[in-house]
Amino acid sequence: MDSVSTLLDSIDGVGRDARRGGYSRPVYSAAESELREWFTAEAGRRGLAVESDRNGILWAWWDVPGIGRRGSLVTGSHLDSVPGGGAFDGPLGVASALAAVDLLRGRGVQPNRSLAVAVFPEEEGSRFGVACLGSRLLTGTLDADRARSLTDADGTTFADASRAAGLDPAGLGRDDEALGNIGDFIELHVEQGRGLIDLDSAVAVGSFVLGHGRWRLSVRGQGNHAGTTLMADRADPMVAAAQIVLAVREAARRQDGARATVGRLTPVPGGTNVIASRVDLWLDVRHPDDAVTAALVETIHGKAQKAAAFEGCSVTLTEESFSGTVAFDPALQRGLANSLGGVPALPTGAGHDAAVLAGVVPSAMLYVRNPTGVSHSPEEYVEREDADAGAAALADVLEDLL
Ligand code: HGY
Ligand code: MN
Ligand code: MN
Ligand code: MN
Repeated sequence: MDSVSTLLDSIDGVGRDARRGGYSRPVYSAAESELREWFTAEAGRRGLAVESDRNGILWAWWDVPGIGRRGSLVTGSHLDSVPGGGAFDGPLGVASALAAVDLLRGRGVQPNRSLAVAVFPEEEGSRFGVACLGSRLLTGTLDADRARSLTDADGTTFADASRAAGLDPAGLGRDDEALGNIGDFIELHVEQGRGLIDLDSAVAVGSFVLGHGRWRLSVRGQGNHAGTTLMADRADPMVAAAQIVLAVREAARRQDGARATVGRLTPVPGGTNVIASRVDLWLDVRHPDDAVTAALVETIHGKAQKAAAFEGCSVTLTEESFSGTVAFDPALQRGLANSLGGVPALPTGAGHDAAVLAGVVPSAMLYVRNPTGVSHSPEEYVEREDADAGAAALADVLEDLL
């Protein structure tokens, strides 16, 4: 019987990023693969049968003899991270699921349906650019050919990375059998904002997930020598990119409730004494109203075109992924709140596999308090007692659904 903190302590050193701080655990990297092995071992210690499906999703089964797996109760999250991410985003949900199995066993619960703990690959989209890649493939909400051709910064395709991870890339895609096994899906996740601090509660139920998308802006100019090119003779995409970053902030500030971020900017070729020929910027835009998100991206695109033209450059905008605002299953959400004696319901601006699954199966989320209110950063934190409160809440919820 392990507490959540004990389980998380046992993976604390995996994927530590000395340069960025925090953890960098890209999907199918050595670090994330080590976490998948950790999960397989911990699930095996609990007598759960661990299988990997054709999309690389791990399923640890508490099979109930004579009942089978169709319509089971499934909980879980992800083990991959953003670059320099925190210790809890993803692993808290996986460790809490394992601890909840311990608690259910300790209570002598005899399930009336099978239970599985699932681990989804590439939830962050940090390596291949599309968030919730595993759950989008499972549900068929991402074209498998497009997924296969996604590439990482080194040019490795998702097909090649999947093959290296032991999968057959031709098998990637909607999996009706795996989906048929999910009767209800519950994801426990560290809260990635200040909601639970302000509510003074350790746990909340998820209400909805903000629509969010990712776009790539590529600004093209004239690469040249930093020392021989007079300022008047330049078409410098880095200068246009700087104006675009400012325009993104201005446009979002004018739209109530909008969040727009340029978190990644890559000059090509990227030499100190080189005027870049191209600069790629990645835009993350989120808002509760999908139409507002679309209009905001349109506004940003127009401003980017003006900024590029002013610098003698050109710019293209490519949509990489988009998920509309998702409300979790109201009946399931009410059930969770009742199981927990009426904890509050909380919206979130963070995307989750549970929100992707919500389009196909009844899904719900539990959030656990993060006293820093900071996430996607080494400062992300969960107090040990809140982590245990989260696992106990998950066990309560699962017990009522088993
Ligand atoms: O980007 C997100 O909201 C999530 O952490 N993948
Ligand atoms: Mn997450
Ligand atoms: Mn995240
Ligand atoms: Mn998630």
